[in-house]
Amino acid sequence: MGIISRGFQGRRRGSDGRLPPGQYLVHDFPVLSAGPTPRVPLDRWEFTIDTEDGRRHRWSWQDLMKLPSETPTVDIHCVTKWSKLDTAWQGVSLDVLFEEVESAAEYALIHSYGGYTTNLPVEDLLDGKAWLAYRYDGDDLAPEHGGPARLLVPHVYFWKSAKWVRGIRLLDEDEPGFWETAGYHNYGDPWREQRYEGD
Ligand SMILES: Nc1nc2c(c(=O)[nH]1)N[C@H]1C(S)=C(S)[C@@H](COP(=O)(O)O)O[C@H]1N2
Ligand SMILES: [Mo]
Repeated sequence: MGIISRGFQGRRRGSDGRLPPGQYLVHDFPVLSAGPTPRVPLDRWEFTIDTEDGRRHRWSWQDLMKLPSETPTVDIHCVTKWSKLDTAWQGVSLDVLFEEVESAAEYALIHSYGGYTTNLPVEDLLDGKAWLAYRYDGDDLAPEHGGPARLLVPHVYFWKSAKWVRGIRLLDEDEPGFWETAGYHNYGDPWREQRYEGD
């Protein structure tokens, strides 16, 4: 029955199995920002990774543009229950940035221009799971969606994808960020519906 109705709709790439529990599909691109949109001129923009022993790695916008980029197409899931399928981005894999970083830290605290923070285990930023994204759907990333550059970590709820990202602090001990401190789940796996602390 399922196979027949799928064939009848003629959809080769439907949403079947791609919508985590409790989520619904949207076709627009909602903007969710906890504060005003910070404007960062590219000549003053920088991205840093600070290691647990205090070494700073720094990339200017020009440095970032010289790095090899990827064009991931991914599904994104906001904890407020909207999901958007097949979003198309361009950005630098965090694997590329971490190539020059020597660290044994297990935790990362990501911070943004404007003061937003969010935390993740370092392993969730590696092995092709996260990007520093600066283009969306063929255009420069719009300021309201995190431009000039945002983190993109689509396998966890979208609040982990820090807009206007400025840097990452590597830590030996986990430190919750903005929403994690406010009662949201520390990890946020949409497939296990980890919305709030205790889920
Ligand atoms: N700096 C910053 N990053 C942020 C947020 C924010 O308020 N500030 N909101 C988060 C939340 S809750 C979501 S769902 C997504 C929304 O991204 P969008 O506005 O591009 O849809 O950004 C995340 N990253
Ligand atoms: Mo969100």
